[in-house]
Amino acid sequence: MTDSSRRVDFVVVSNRLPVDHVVDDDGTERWQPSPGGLVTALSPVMATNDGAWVGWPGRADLDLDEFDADGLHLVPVRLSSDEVDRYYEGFSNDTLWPLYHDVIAPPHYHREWWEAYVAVNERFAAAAASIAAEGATVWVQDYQLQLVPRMLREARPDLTIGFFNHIPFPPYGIYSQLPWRTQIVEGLLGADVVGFQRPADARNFQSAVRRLTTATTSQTAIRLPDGRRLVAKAYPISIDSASYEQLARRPDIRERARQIREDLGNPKVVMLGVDRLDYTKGIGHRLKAFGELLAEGRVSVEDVTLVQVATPSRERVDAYRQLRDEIELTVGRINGDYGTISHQAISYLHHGFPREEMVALCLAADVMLVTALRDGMNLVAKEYVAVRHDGDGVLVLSEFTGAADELKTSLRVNPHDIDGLKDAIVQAIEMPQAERRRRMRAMRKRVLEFDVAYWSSTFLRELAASKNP
Ligand code: ADQ
Repeated sequence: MTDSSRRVDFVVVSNRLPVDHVVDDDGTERWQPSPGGLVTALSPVMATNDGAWVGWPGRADLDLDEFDADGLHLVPVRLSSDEVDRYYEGFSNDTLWPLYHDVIAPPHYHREWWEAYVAVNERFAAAAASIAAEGATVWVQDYQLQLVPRMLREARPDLTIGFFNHIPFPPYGIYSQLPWRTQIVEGLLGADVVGFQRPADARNFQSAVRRLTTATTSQTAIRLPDGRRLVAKAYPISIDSASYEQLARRPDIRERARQIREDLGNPKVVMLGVDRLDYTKGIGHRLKAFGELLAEGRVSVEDVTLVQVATPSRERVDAYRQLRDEIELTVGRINGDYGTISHQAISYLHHGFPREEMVALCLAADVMLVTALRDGMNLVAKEYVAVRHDGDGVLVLSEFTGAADELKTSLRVNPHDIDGLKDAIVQAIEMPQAERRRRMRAMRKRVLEFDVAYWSSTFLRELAASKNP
């Protein structure tokens, strides 16, 4: 909660503050910026608008005053460890996340999780309301905070309120399972602009609005019974493309890419997967396809290596612990069955890496495999394209990602169709250079032009224009 008298004209509200609390070897505690696309996109807007960022600092039971870090004014929201369990790991990660990703894993519905979600959303809304100046713009991020727009509007009708959903919005047949479906939709209708990754997500939301409220919709416009209008449409998120390309041109990073290939035994083809270890990412489907190709002799471990980076994620949620066991069992089996002393089939890495290393991995990879079963956007696909300034490399991309709407010359796959996925992997491995370049050129045009700055400026411009008279 804020206790200073500072008021600002632009407020971002997200579950996590864009900083991590770190303790150095000598015991010194400090805040380290966690570099992500959102911070990169919003930092300039923050600086020119006297902005503040409201969010949870990432540790339970931490009482903190507002502070400045890395040029950002940060307003911490306190969560108790019980709230972290119920609001974050429970309702956000074990109810909404699986529900919004096509129930790939079963969502769990618990009333005490919902109650914590409401209470925490109220706290975020109160923190935003107390830091926002008269007539300020507040931009609320993501599915953990869907009740905040309405709560804020009730407290502060003078504000202009935007909301962006980073994950999909499900079709009504799935969404309607949610016992609190009406409250969530009404929460979002508190915004002036509700942004989604894909037009299909915006349409799903509008259909939920029609089914659950008396509001009317026409294309991207929604009209509420009190006459207020809002916009619900797609604003596909992107990356800071130029900075990825710059890193990829650095001689030390290019040398590192060469070193990675050498360390892998200089196979003819390096394939790469980079995902949070999440059941939405289709890592198991990818491993199954690769394992079968090895079993059938369509690819050999001497020629082809798969590097799979699986970033640790949500390890206190049961479904994620089980997934980790399954994936690691499969990797172990494939390596045991097909590996040789000098060539491993899969190089599996269960940890985070600095951005430089991720760029080197992308440069080293002839084929990038993105096989998500459902993904709001998938930034990894765009990062691979931004890095490949040499114009080479093949992106195998699931049609169930938001990125597939934009990267139309990728090799698009349905990851549920294992035979189709296997054929696409072989096609990627064997693709002639001229075709690789032609496909990559079209994708690079898209990713370099429509970067994350374009995303935030478009959203904020339409938010400014949406202000009801
Ligand atoms: P995520 O589900 O986290 O994001 P994604 O879009 O791929 O998925 O973003 C992951 C980011 O983390 C990428 O920038 C990637 O480079 C980075 N990363 C992954 N593994 C890493 C590792 N081991 N070390 C370092 N960095 C790593 C959610 C939605 C997506 C949506 C984004 C943004 O699920 O659909 O694209 O938000 O809106």
